[in-house]
Amino acid sequence: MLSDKMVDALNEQIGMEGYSSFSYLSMAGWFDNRSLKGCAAFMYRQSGEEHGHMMKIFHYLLEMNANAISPAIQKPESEFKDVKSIFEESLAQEQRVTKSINDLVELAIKESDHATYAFLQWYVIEQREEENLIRTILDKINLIGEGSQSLYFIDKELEAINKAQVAAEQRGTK
Ligand code: OFO
Repeated sequence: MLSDKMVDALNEQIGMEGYSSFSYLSMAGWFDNRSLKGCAAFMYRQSGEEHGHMMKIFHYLLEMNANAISPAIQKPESEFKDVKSIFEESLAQEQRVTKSINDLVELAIKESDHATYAFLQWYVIEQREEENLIRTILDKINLIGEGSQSLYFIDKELEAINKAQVAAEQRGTK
């Protein structure tokens, strides 16, 4: 049985994953409006993934006979300075999520809640992978440079990264 504190903390995490999903959707829209289709496809997929992360916790709570609460989501930013600032914001969001997952793991350890501890290990790995992915994208943006000519190449790069992510998902290695 989950403690009330753990149920509240997991419900908060549902809200955080939901916010990530909507935030990435907003970023996808910004890219799509500017015909940066590779970047948009990447963010639409990320948004869908985050929705999946949210639902995984939702179902875990129900499986553990606890209340799963559909969250109120704060409206995400919809105006952005440029492509790089979007990926910087995405990295910052992932870092906030990582901290929150780590706090949940700490709570599970403190409460000797082995079921939740085991459940959260998937998120620990996912966060490591996500942060690494976004950092790699920022490195590539820095390498390519950000002039208007560069946007075409950044978009192509994102298209390739997105395709690799989709292929990994289909192989079940993501
Ligand atoms: Fe679910 O926040 Fe990252 O992946």
